[in-house]
Parts: sequence; structure tokens; C-alpha cells
Amino acid sequence: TPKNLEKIEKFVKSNNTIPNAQYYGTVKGKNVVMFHLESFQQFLIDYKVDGEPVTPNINRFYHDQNSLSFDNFYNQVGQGKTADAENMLENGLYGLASGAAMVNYGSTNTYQAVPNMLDQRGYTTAAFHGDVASFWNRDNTYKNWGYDYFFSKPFYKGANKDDYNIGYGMKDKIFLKDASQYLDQLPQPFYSKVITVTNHYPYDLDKKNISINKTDTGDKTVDGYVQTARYLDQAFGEFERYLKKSGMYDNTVIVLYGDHYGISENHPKAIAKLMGKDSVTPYDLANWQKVPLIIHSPGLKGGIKHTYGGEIDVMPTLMHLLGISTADNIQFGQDLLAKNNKQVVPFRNGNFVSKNYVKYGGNYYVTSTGTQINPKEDPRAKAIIDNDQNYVNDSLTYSDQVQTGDLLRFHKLAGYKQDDPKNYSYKQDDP
Ligand code: GP9
Ligand code: MN
Repeated sequence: TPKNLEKIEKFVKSNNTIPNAQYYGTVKGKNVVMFHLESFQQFLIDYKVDGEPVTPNINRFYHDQNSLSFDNFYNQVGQGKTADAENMLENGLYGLASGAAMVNYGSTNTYQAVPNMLDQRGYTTAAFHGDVASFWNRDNTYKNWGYDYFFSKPFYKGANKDDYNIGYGMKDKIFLKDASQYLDQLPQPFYSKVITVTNHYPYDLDKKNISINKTDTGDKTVDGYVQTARYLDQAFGEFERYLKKSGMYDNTVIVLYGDHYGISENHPKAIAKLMGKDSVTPYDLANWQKVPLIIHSPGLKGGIKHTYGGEIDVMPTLMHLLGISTADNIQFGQDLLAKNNKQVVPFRNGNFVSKNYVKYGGNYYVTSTGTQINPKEDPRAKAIIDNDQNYVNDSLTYSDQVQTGDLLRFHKLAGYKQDDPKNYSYKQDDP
């Protein structure tokens, strides 16, 4: 074993959370749908334009008594954007400091990913996406993550009609309708990932799909965002109805998550207007990084949790709900339902949010109040911040080492065997 792997294993073990017995295994054996909400921010939930909720279906889902919803959950992506989110959620590994891990290492590295872990426990695994298979090197990466199927654009009837596409691929409603016909055929239990695209910059939408007014910040690149978000919300609502009609709903866990911001920090004036403020501080911009995480299953004891966490934490949280231990995995998240969760959320550039303090753009704030502090004048705060910063730096460094050094090939995970990527083709001859 390489020396740095031993160090990493020690670090990971020392940060492993103790699964919460109230939740452990409560959705064991159920189907899983990872529903990817493209560019969808937390602020959209319960947000109104001209008195009308933008996302009524997702709002209802968020407040449902069988939904575990998180209101202090952050995106942690870097340049890899969607790909970083996928990498965190399914491996518990961060994106890289620059570029995208899926592109640089997805074809060659050994992974101990969620799809393969579930595959080996009798699950069928499938990813759905209405864009070309090669984007973010998904076609090669998914083989190494153990996906049995990847239904990309050529698999869908509507894929080639001009009017059925916009931006990065098929319009969400059409994509989901076509995808559901494949989902129907999957042997259960299945683990599936559904990646939407329509709510992606530049937030273009054809007239007939517009059902809510734009916002009026005056920033042209921002104001259409609520319209594509509304469209995505409707698409999700239709998908939910389909799952109910098919009879699968009761036996399925839906994990709804936003992958990253939709409105970048380069639009501070527009962000201030949307937040109803005169201007924004770095503290506000840290909050702006919140995205939804909603884990729903009929019978699950839900509620809105205030635990501070991020995308890196989904993997152990979900695995524990499914009754699968992550004690031996090399992954950098912490179970959001565990009582000994640190509640420190690293951003890819070394900034962080914790339950105590926010570090953003070189400034420090008290998380609960937004009051700016100077750690140099506050030794008690400084001690906590230094400790959190060390954890953040180590997490990112070790995660990078795992990926750039392909270290998982040396790490034995009990009961795990790497699937041969040659077992999968993902090819559709006759679209
Ligand atoms: C395209 C899509 C977009 O296939 O997933 O990725 P993003 O630009 O959001 O990273
Ligand atoms: Mn994205």
C-alpha cells in the first residue's frame, strides 16, 4: 500500500460518522431515483414571482411529511460543475482543483462507486440523460462506476426533432416521458439517475412552455431563470405522477438535489434584488450556494433538517438509509443524519461554511447571525476556525490524491469487486 493511502485511510476512518439507528436501513431494498435538478438553487423553494410560487411541485415535495429535507445544504462543485456533483454524490470524492475528474480520470481510474456497490447487492443500475453520451466523458466514466445502462440521447424517440431540444439537450418533459418507458422495463430494485438539462444557462425556453413571468432585476442573463425553473418543476411533477401511476412510488426513494448555482456571483446586483436587499456581502453569497436536498420515500420519517452539509455527504447518508455500511469506503462525506456529524462544508477553493463560522472571499462571519468577525482579535473563534480549516484542507488534498494517484486500486473494500468496463456497451443501434 502506498504510504499516502495509509494516511488517507486513517483520516477517513477518524471522520467516519456513526449511522443514526433511527434511520439506518429504513429504506432497505427500495428502488432509488436520483433526480438531478439542473442549476437549481435552494432560494427557489417557496419563492414567488408576482405572488405566484415558481416551483409548486418541488415546494410540496419539500414540505411533505415523508421528505427528509435539508435547508443548510450547499453545492460544493468546482470547474467540473455537473460532473463534480455526480462525482461527489456517487463516490464521496470531491471534484478536482481544476478541470473535471470524470474527464481526466473517469476512463482509467478504479472506483468504488454507489452504482457498483448496489449492483453487487442485486440492484439494476441505469443513468438517463437527454444529451450526447460523451459530455463530461460520462460514457466511459459510468462503465467504471458500474452502471449497467446509460440511456443517452440516441435512445429517445424525440431526440432528433428540432422542436424537442433546447440548450444542452432534450426538453425535460419530453426526455422524462421517453426515459420512463425504459425505467418501466428495469428489473427491480433499481438504482437510477435522471439528469435534467433545460434549467441551464442561458435559460432559454420556447413560448409555449413559459408559464410564469420573468423576474425584473433588469439583468437579462438572470431574469429567465425562474421560467426554466418552473418548467423543470412541472417536469418533475409529471415524473412523480408517472411513478405513482406505475405503482412504483411506494417502493421508491426519490433523492432530489440541485447540482450548483444557476445565477453566478458575477451578478451581485441581480442577486441582491432577488433576495430583497440593497446589496450583497460575501456572507450572502455563501448562502447563495445552497441547493436543495430532499430524500423522500413513503413511510420515511421526514422533516426539515438544519444540519450543515453538502453534496459530498449524500453518499454515506443514502447508503446508511439503505442499510449499507460505508465504514470501509474511502469517501469524504459524513452522514447528514448522524449525531456526530462535524457540520463543516468545504468549498472547492478552501472556503467553507460550518455550523459555527463562514469563511468566504477571505472574510469570516458568525454563521447564525452573519456578523463579520476578525479571528485575529478573537482567539476562541480562531481556534475553531483553524481546526475547521485544517479539516477542509486535508479533505480536499486527500480526495485529490485518491483521484490523481488512482489510489482506490490499492484499497480493498470487503465484498466489493470491480466490474469490467468491457461488460457494458451503452450503444443503441437503432434509435
Ligand atoms: C450537459 C450537462 C451540463 O450534459 O450535464 O453540465 P454543466 O454545464 O451544468 O456542468
Ligand atoms: Mn449542471
